Amino acid sequence: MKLTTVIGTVAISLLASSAFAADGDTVAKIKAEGALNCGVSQGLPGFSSADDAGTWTGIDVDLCRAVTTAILGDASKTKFTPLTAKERFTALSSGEIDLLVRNTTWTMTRDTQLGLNFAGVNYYDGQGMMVPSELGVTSALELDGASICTNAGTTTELNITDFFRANGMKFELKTFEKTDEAVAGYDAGLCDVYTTDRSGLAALRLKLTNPDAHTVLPEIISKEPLGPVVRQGDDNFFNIVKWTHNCMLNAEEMGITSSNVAEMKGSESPSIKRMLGSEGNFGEQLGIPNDWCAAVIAQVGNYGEIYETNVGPNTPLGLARGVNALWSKGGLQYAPPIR
Ligand SMILES: N[C@@H](CCC(=O)N[C@@H](CS)C(=O)NCC(=O)O)C(=O)O
Repeated sequence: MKLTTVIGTVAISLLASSAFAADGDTVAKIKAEGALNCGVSQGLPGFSSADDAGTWTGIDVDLCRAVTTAILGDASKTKFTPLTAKERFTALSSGEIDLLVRNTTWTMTRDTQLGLNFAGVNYYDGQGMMVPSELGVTSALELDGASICTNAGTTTELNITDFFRANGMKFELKTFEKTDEAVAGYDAGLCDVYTTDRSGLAALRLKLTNPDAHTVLPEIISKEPLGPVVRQGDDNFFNIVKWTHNCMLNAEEMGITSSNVAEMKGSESPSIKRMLGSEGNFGEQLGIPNDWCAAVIAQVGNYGEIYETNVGPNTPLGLARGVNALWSKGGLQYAPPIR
């Protein structure tokens, strides 16, 4: 290829990707490329982590795969881009990724200043603190003068500062861009405390030399609603992500699972018919097939299934459903109806 042609091709593809980012036609881009590029963490067990063979798993990974299934009908067409906390929003705004599902907290600033839209909450969390048990600390209020390890570019940094100031306590914050370095620093005794989202503590303690030698303190110092994020000005894609998440929640509520979805297609229930595409044109309204939700449940599962497989009580993270239970079981997970 001649140099001018190469430059031309590069210029066209740069133009194309910035046009997609600016136009908000992410769905057209995903369809044209036959793949959805999802930004995830660099390795947070239960949420998004890759094994030695490069296979990604986690509750965030499953949400990425669900959105790909809704649009392309095939979960395996998902590409994963591991990102640090600091890199994630630029990667989304620039169009490098289509969707961000990276244990990311929905805050006002992220909506108003970064031009993003949170399409739901796939894990309600709060920030906690972990200390070596040998310190004998039983409450965060005993931590005056502590040194604290955490991730840069997070809500975590801001909340811990508020907490210590509000309680008139001194502290030294050591921030790291890479979580593995922050964890290694804490493991090596560089800090008295490791702080992050409580789900993150459950995941990251598994990376410590001796996970059982650490205690998570009782205080929950913030609200961390974690969810999928899209660029603003991208309403159709925003709707697809939102309704894919709602499809998975509604499926759990209606008892539709990956193992019975085929059989449920024969159900006489009008709401199940609408969900699974045998009545109405709910997929068409989003520019995707009418059986999009049935495909998501068949290939990825309902919300309860992805919770149990990735982070639930029978996984290494061992997280009880708690506030992430469905509203009908006393929790906060409540999806608007598909109708
Ligand atoms: N939810 C917080 C914290 C997110 C965050 O980056 N947490 C770290 C510590 S749990 C993380 O995800 N690390 C995993 C990684 O970078 O692979 C936010 O949105 O700012």
